[in-house]
Amino acid sequence: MKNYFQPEIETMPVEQLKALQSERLVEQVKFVYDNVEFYRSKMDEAGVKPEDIKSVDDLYKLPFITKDDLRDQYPYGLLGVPLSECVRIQSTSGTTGRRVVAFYTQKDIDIWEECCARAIVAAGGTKDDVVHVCYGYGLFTGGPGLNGGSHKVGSLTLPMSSGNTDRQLQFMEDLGSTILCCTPSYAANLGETIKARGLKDKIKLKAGIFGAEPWTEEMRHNIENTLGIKAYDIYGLTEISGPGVSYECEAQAGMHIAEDHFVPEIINPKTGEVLPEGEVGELVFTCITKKAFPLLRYRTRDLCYLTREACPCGRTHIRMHKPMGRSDDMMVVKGVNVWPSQIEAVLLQQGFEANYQIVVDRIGNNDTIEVQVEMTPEMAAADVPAADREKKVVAGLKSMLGIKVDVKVVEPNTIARSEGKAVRVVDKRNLYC
Ligand code: DLL
Repeated sequence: MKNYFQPEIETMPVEQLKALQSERLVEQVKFVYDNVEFYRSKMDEAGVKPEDIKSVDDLYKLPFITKDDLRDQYPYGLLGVPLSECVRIQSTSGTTGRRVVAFYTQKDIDIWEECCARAIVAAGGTKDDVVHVCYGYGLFTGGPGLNGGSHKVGSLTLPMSSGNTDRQLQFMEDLGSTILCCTPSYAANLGETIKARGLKDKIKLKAGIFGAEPWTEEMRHNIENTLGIKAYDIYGLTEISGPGVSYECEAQAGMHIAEDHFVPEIINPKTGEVLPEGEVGELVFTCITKKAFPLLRYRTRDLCYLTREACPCGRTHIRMHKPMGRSDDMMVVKGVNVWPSQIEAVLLQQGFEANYQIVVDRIGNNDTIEVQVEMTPEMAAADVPAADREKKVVAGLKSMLGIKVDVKVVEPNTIARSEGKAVRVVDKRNLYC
């Protein structure tokens, strides 16, 4: 049995799909040129006129957008419609600096939720399922996206949000949850708790839709075995809408990109050159239907490759391999996007110098993050206990990142100096495969 939410779109012949993309792209380019000053000047600077974009084959002519552009235009600079037509914002983690606020019209939300509905149906979901959503709700897109998708499928939706494992398990058992949506690390956590408490026979889960952070095939197998389910990958980013930009089908061999809404490209992150199908590079997305926050050629910094090889599920939409790394230094820790520069900013604000190291690890299924930072000689001479300084840095990092970071303040000149590029981050998790 094939599982589709919108079969006429998901299995559309490639030629027809390309024609649809081209038509939408031409309209979208004109739309942003006419409505967003940022795009008008960027395109003028690059010497590209809307008329130059006649099909998706002309996409390469448009300039890229980066996270820095989003920061410069924060908060309203990229709006494609009047604020009165926007009905929602969502945002990335990080309270300062790197925060991205994305806007949605009601139609943008409908499209996003449809993409999530496709993901749920691709994982075998129907209106008879009980969809247990323990991604965070609120500004993070995980909870609201899968919640909306589940409504569109007509499944019974449990808006659990994250945390409180006892309550999660109680509801799972009492209400007979069949599809679990959360980060893979939390799924692994739940799996271990279920095993330890001998609850497996009382749990009816059949599938899980896991994403928002990198995870390996090995982790997939572990989760599938402990929970007795099929584990599907789902990818997305706030800037492009949220989860559901791409999702796995029953073949579990790469994620189908919702190409009727998002046109992907793979580029060489150093030169910007567009790479052919199958080559690993940075994933770039152009949103061809979104109106409130219409990003064109947005550089995700995620590294992967694309394949249009026929998929046994019958979907024609191109597949992306799960992210294989980043072209910047962002890490996803405890489900939160973390840049070393955010940590450095907190340290410098508190009078430290840039002599620090960040150690990220995974103990069991839980991420740990520790920052070791050297006192300056002046700090070492002052009569302030290291524990007091540590407490202050912990509070500063919590406020910046929203997660608890362990901090160790060490004596001057104890962190090894590098002769070349400083090694600021030691990530022992090996999450990419
Ligand atoms: O993580 C959206 C999401 C929610 C996706 C729930 C899937 C499920 P952001 O917080 O903006 O949005 O983080 C986006 O997370 O650029 C990737 O680096 C990483 N990421 C997201 N999904 C995956 C995945 C949400 N399946 C950033 N595998 C992206 C690996 C992922 N990395």
